[in-house]
Amino acid sequence: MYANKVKKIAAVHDLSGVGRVSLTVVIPVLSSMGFQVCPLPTAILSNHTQYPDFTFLDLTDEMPRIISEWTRLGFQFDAFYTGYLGSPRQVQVVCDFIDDFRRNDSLVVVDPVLGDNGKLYTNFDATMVQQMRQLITKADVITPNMTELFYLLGEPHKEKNTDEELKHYLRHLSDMGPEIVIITSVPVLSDSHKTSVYAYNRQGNRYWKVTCPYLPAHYPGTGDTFTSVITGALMQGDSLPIALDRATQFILQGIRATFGYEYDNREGILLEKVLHNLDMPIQSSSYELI
Ligand code: PXL
Repeated sequence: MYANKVKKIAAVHDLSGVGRVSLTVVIPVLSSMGFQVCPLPTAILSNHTQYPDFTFLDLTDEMPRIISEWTRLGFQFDAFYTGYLGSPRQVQVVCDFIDDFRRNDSLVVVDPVLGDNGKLYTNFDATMVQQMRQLITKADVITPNMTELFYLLGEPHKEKNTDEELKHYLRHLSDMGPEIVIITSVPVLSDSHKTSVYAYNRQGNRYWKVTCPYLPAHYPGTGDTFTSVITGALMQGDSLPIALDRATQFILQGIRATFGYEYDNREGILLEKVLHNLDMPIQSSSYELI
């Protein structure tokens, strides 16, 4: 039986030269956690799209060529992790790739990257949203933020949501396919200094919440860092609530390491200063069952 000595993760994300998003965070985080990251790049950008300008090379036509070569060479992957896509057309390419390469024990993580702060990212439109709804049906785990949640549900963005409403959204998305749904960056209604992550695991029918202090700064790429840690944690056998604790703590450490500097937030959190923390046991447990 063929087995990877170090587990391989096919990472379907863009490569942005500046700004610490996508592959430039996915690779260091998952390598530090002991996995081999095999990039299937979706696009090459000078920098991420939250800067006023950027160059963009769409790799939609190159991806099937890379996948065919991987097929010919007999490569196998233990996990598939997708994020920012370069075009709506890539969804079909990625769905076929997952169908052809996945095995019974593979993990498929789809971060449905669409937007933030109630808006779609520059370059994205309704077609990308519609295609992303297709891609999440293939996933075991999805990690939308609040903006992506409402685009996937096809409902208007709603700032304030009760636990019961959030549980309903989680169930609704899980009914579309994924066994585990994680919603990130949920504001805490009673305390503006806190933010929560909500999660649902269909196996066991349990809902989880992790709340942590909110530092008032926006950094691009924290969603990519979060989902990378979740992917690594689940692959190393952590339970869902422990994976949530690990990822939220790591993001908080990264934000704390950055917040004290006068700094252009568009460059993302100073990941390099906290990467070694991924080796450490989690400090305190903050998850709760809801
Ligand atoms: O982190 C999400 C992301 C990924 N890739 C690119 C982006 C963004 C967010 O702005 O622009 C190119």
